[in-house]
Amino acid sequence: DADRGLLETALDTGQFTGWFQPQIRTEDGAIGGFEVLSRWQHPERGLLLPQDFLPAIERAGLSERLGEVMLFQALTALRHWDRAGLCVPCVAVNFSATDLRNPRLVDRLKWELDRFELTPARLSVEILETVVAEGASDVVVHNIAGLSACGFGVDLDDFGTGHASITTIRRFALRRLKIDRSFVTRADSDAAQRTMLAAIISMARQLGLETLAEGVETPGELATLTALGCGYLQGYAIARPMPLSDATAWLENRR
Ligand code: G
Ligand code: G
Ligand code: NA
Ligand code: MN
Repeated sequence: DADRGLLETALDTGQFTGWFQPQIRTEDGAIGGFEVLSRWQHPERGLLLPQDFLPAIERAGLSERLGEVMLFQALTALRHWDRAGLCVPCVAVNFSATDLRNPRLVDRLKWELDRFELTPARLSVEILETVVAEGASDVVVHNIAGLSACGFGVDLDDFGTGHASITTIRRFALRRLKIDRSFVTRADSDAAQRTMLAAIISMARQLGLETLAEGVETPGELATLTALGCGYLQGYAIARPMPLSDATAWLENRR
C-alpha cells in the first residue's frame, strides 16, 4: 500500500538515521557505550521520533529493514570512532520482538560484525522486557542464549514495566537490566522511589546482572543512583541523543 511504499523509499534514501545517547559507567564516569535511537528526517514533517513511525514500520513489515539500517549506522559510527582514537566500548541497538523471533538473527549479526572487523562484544542488543515476559517462544530463548554465547551483550530494556517474573528473567542469558525511567524520576526527593531502586539493584546484583538507570534527568537523580550503586547511567543529565557529528564532538570534548 501507499504507506509501505513511502516508508520503503524513506528507508532506501537515507531518511532514517541513528542518534546516539551515551551510557556512562558510574564508578569512574567512563563511556560504557552509546544507545542508537532511530529518527526519521521527514522531507515535509521534519524530525520524527520512534513513537511517530515505529507502529507504521511494524504494520508494513519493515522492522527488519529498519533494524538493518540502524545496525549499519551503529557499526559505521564505531568504526569511525575507532579510527579517530575515541574509545567507545560498544553501541546498543534496539531490537523488536520480530527481530528476536528470526531464527537467523545470531548468524546475521555475527556476519555483520565480521564484515566491519568488529568483535561481538562491541554490540549490545536491547530487548524489551515484554519480549521475554511469560510465554516467550523457544526461538527467542535460543536467540538470546546464542547471542550471549557469541559475546554480544543482551540488555533488558524498560525493566520494571513489562511484567517479566524473576523466573523468566533467570531463564535468559542477560547481561544488564535497564531500569525504566519511571523508577528514576524524582529518586532524590521520593523515598518510595529510592526503596524500589535499592530493591531492583540488590536483586540484579544477586542474579549476577549489571544495572543501568535510564532517563536520569537531574544532578540529584544522578547522585542518588550513584549512591545506590547502579552500574551505568543514561539520560539528559549526561547528554541527549545526538546525531553522529554531535556525538563525536561530545566525545572529543571529554578526552
Ligand atoms: O528517543 P526515543 O523517543 O528515541 O525512543 C523511543 C523508544 O523507541 C525507545 O523505547 C526505543 O527503545 C525505541 N526505539 C528507538 N529506536 C529504535 C529502533 O531502531 N528499533 C526499535 N525496535 N525500537 C527503537
Ligand atoms: O529504548 P528506550 O525506551 O529506553 O529509549 C529511551 C527513550 O527515552 C528515548 O525516547 C530517549 O530519547 C528518551 N530519553 C533519554 N534520556 C531521557 C531523559 O533523561 N528523560 C526523558 N524524559 N527521556 C529520555
Ligand atoms: Na532502548
Ligand atoms: Mn527503555
